[in-house]
Amino acid sequence: MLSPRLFHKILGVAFLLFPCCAQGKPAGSFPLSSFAQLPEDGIDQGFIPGFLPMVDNEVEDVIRQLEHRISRLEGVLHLEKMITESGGKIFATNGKRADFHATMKKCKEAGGSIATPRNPGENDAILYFVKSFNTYAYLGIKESLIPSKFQFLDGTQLTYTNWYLHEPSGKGEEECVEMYTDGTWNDRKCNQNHLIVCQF
Ligand code: MMA
Ligand code: CA
Repeated sequence: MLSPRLFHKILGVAFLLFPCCAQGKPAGSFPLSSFAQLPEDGIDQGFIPGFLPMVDNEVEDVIRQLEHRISRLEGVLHLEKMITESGGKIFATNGKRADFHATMKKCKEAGGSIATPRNPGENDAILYFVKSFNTYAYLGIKESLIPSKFQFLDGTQLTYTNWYLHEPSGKGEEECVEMYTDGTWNDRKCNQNHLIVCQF
């Protein structure tokens, strides 16, 4: 947690620099000019735009507090089976269901995209939700204009696949891809109510 002393200091400085905001008015543009005040040598002063310089140990202190807070919040989300991680990519579910297009929309609104496994580790991270909610999930993979040839949503080629035996089988009739509860993939129509899993 930010120490009261430091918080008070930052608040005081903020109000000092932005009397407009202290009076509840919009600040207009952020004073990026504070970047211009960066010292040439920049040795032991940390600058956050809009704030007076903090010494290194204060910046480190703020970073430590933020990291601690983030890790506790991640703990809560893990506990609730809402997030998993693989190689720095975070996968998340809200435990709700939607068809492919609604899933894409939800993920985008949240600032992410539909879960798209690019390797076995990421596939396992998504599988964790599919298993714990016992519900298939759509993946960010679609059939290309060439029937039975699947690709990422941006049109790039798949470099990893995990098809179930004899899949894909839809031959142009099943344009989306679902993950089964064993982690394998099946091409399927896009209108099923599946678990929403996003990536961030
Ligand atoms: C079968 C199999 C799949 C197909 C679905 C559609 C249960 O699996 O033929 O390839 O996608 O049916 O319901
Ligand atoms: Ca199929």
